[in-house]
Amino acid sequence: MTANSSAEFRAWLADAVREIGAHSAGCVRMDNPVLRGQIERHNRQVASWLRAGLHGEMEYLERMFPDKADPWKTFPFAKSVIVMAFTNKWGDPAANHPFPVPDENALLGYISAYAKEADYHANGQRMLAELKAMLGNEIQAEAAVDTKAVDERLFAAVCGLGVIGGNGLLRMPDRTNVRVFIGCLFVDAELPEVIHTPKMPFGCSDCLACIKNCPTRAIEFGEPIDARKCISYLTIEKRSVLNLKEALMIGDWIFGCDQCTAVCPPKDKIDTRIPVDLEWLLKSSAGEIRRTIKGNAVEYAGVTQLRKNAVAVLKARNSSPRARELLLWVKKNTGSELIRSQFAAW
Ligand code: B12
Ligand code: SF4
Ligand code: SF4
Repeated sequence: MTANSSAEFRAWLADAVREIGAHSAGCVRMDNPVLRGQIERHNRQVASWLRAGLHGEMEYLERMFPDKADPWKTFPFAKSVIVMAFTNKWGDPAANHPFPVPDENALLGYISAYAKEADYHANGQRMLAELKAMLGNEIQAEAAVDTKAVDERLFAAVCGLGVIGGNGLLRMPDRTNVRVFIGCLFVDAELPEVIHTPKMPFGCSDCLACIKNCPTRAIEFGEPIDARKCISYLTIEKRSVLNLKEALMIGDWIFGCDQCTAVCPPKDKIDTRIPVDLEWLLKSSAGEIRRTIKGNAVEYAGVTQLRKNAVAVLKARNSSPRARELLLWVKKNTGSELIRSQFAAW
């Protein structure tokens, strides 16, 4: 990389973003006082969020908090951070997924559209590795895409890639709305800053579609999320048994939830969720399911978690004779203690 001035680096970064297939990027110095101020303010908010127990069973957020709260200590070599927003065709009807197409009469559960295409963690890591190589081999750099103790939305907001929306997600100034992921590259060089001024077509306070459409009221305007009510938490992160109230909250979802992203303008015109045949999920061998989800974001949950959710979904709608029949089959055939406990939950 040869960029002598701030303008040259801005142009270089814009080209690099196009080359690696990302959406946009910015750069902030670790000694930027605005960054420090935002982190200090954010730390106070997160500390009170954790104290209130709004993170549920996500103990890792408690464990990671000291490292997240002090990026200067966590990345002691870092002088600058390049923050990147990217997508994986999230919300694109043409995006692929590995799940078999269910029959017309199948009992269905749904997976969030963000799990289409390759796992975003791997995709983001690949893009940041390419960016690091473009910066030059002499540069020391560490990448984080949901994989390290980093408040990614905060860094993105400080770089002006977008604003924090009503759903707590980074909302982009163009039509990509909130359907982007974020990655950070901590770099040991003093790079010129690239801070954007996001021009939003309208403010969240004039919309609130995500809040009005959240089926469980996990998000409220100006309030931090109550993760314990969020379907994404209940289906992905909550590894213990779901009680009846929680099972009713998840509805038909078995992994993630699209409500507060799909309604963000421009609203999705068609349903991009991934429909999954619950009979296939529950009756196929664990090996087959494992092979199907390999390399997909769903792999993070694992087979037992998906099946536990499927059982909760079926039990909560046990009015259907086919659902009852399938549940009886699983009860007889499951070897999983967790799934047995899910049966016995109510
Ligand atoms: C834990 C976690 C979750 C939890 C908690 C959600 C949450 N909102 O925090 C659960 C499991 C529920 C979840 C769900 C989802 N997640 Co998630 N999640 C994370 C993770 C790992 C940590 C977030 C965290 O620490 N939260 C703790 C809370 C207290 O802190 P906070 O929300 O950051 O702080 C609040 C305020 O301080 C303020 N704020 C935050 N930063 C800033 C900065 C400035 C300048 C200002 C003014 C304010 C401000 O807004 C926040 C919301 O109130 C991040 C990755 C990461 N390492 O950051 C991904 C991440 C936030 N998730 C992501 C995604 C995609 C999702 C889902 C859409 C997935 C899905 N379809 O099911 C849903 C969306 C649900 C929702 N509305 O948030 C993306 C979001 C991308 C984006 N566009 O913003 C991230 C960034 C992962 C990534 N690398 O791309 N997630
Ligand atoms: S992911 Fe679903 S449950 Fe969670 S905040 Fe968004 S709409 Fe609500
Ligand atoms: S749905 Fe509306 S309120 Fe929510 S993030 Fe998108 S623009 Fe903002």
